[in-house]
Amino acid sequence: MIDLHHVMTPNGHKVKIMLEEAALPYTVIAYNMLEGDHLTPAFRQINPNGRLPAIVDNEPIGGGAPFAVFESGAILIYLAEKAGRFIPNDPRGRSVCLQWLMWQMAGLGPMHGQAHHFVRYCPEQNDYGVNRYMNEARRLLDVMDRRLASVDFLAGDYSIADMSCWPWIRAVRAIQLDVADWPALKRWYDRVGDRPAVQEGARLPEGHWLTQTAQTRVTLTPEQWSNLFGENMLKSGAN
Ligand SMILES: N[C@@H](CCC(=O)N[C@@H](CS)C(=O)NCC(=O)O)C(=O)O
Repeated sequence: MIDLHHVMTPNGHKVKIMLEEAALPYTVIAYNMLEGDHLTPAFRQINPNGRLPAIVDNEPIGGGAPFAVFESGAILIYLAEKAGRFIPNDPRGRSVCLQWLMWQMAGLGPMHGQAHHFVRYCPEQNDYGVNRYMNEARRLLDVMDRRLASVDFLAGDYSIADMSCWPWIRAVRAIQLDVADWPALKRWYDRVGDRPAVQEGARLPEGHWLTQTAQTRVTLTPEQWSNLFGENMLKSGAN
């Protein structure tokens, strides 16, 4: 059994999608980041970086004591190796898959994350931040659209590269972008989104922020702000 330390964000959903796709048994341990659930010393034993998601595999590859994995990209690779699926075996195919996974981890995720921050969380309008990260967010969608104009999936066959990107593409609506403006990306988005494991892994409760479009700025209480971006987060060592 795998413990999934989970939050309903794109980084959380990509791991849950993989667990569903690979039919690996797992238990969800749900965190509320606004309440600071992730800021505890116990969670830092699992993820020294104090961020979600993380997993603990109680029956790890190779046996032995329970094994913790943090960083969603590293988790996807670990699970693909455990399942023997969703990552190509041949060196070229594997490299292409890892290239797009690293692109998601180092580009799509962080840049879109900052765009969400400046559009939705920054307490005052900051045009420089909005322009910088929205330009980068759009540029990365252009890159993905160009790739998907010639292939059905990022690494040829459906893989962890697609799983890592899909929840971030769903989230573009919250930064007031419409995936339909990138035609090849939209076809891929629908193709991947039709998969039952994706629907189950990325399921959202009604009213969740990811179900809404054209959101305005989120208002946080001082305590919630501190848990996510301020003193409480810094004190916990989760910075
Ligand atoms: N590169 C990390 C990013 C993890 C991350 O930033 N997670 C967010 C939720 S999606 C988080 O834990 N935020 C809490 C905080 O910023 O204190 C990964 O992909 O796992």
